[in-house]
Amino acid sequence: MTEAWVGLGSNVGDREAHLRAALRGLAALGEIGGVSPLYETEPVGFLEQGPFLNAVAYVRTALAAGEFLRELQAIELAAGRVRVRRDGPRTLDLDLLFWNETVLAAPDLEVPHPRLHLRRFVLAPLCDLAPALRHPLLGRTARELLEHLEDPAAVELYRPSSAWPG
Ligand code: PH2
Ligand code: MG
Ligand code: MG
Repeated sequence: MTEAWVGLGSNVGDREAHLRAALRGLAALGEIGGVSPLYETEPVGFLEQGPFLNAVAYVRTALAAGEFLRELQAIELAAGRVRVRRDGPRTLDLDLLFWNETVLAAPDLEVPHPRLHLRRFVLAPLCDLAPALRHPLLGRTARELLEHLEDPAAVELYRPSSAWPG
């Protein structure tokens, strides 16, 4: 059984609905262990786009990593995801953050996610769920990474229209 940590993001269309659909998709891949609050976040990277909703969830899954990744992509496609440009607007983005403590840098699968420690929109919700979770490469906890972070892009708690995660 693997703890698969997933970053969720959306900045196109009904962002909340896309993230709720993503949770239903994730629930089909195993047992959801936890879901962070929602954050509204300024875009990072490509700036000419609307604000994101971001969250982090983890799933206890019996799937192999490659299967799990393909399922994440299928959930993105079901939300109408089209790839326009790198870091550009998207209905739904599901990024694998951690796969247990596995460290792997293959072209199609890199865990921990190579940029998670640079992003407030990942670390803030991750800290709500698991402040003591240790990054297996950097040796720092989520809380320590957030405290040392330089990312200037603002994140703020977002109040959903109904119960989250529902
Ligand atoms: N995802 C990106 C690029 N920039 N910015 C925010 N705030 N949230 C994201 O999820 C995000 C981003 C690439 O996946
Ligand atoms: Mg992403
Ligand atoms: Mg992605």
